[in-house]
Amino acid sequence: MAIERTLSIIKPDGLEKGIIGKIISKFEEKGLKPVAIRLQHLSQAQAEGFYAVHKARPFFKDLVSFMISGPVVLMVLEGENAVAANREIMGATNPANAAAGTIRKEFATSIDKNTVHGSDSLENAKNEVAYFFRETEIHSYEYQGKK
Ligand code: DGI
Repeated sequence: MAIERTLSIIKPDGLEKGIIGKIISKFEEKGLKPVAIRLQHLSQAQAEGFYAVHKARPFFKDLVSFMISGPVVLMVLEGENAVAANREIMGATNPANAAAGTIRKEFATSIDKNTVHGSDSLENAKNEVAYFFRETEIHSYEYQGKK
């Protein structure tokens, strides 16, 4: 299996609920290794640029205002099939449809406040990682023992 990198964002509701650690634990437990982490309060332009693909959607304005309502945690996760693995750990976009044990099922309150973002393809992952991180901000380390 291929080692991939993907972008993960803990959205403002995740910080407000005090569950940054619980969310990162879920990734670490499944072998997704944080190789870059930064807390940031996105500007409107940054949020609009990041979600540009959704520009024409009716929920775009609300999505952008939610994403800039407080700081977020930006992370690069690395691991085997990281893009798909992260999506599985996150659960479905609408928490009502998310499987048991997923982040969105356990912590998210609605489709608007769904706690996490994760890149949905390897190509998008590359672009999204580069949108927020320089290569020099992404680091390497090995787990000691089994993970
Ligand atoms: O990759 P996802 O975050 O699972 O989902 P996405 O890329 O299709 O949409 C990005 C975000 O936009 C999603 O996390 C929440 C919001 N969104 C998507 N579809 C809807 C939506 N918000 C509302 N209110 N209604 C939607 O149908």
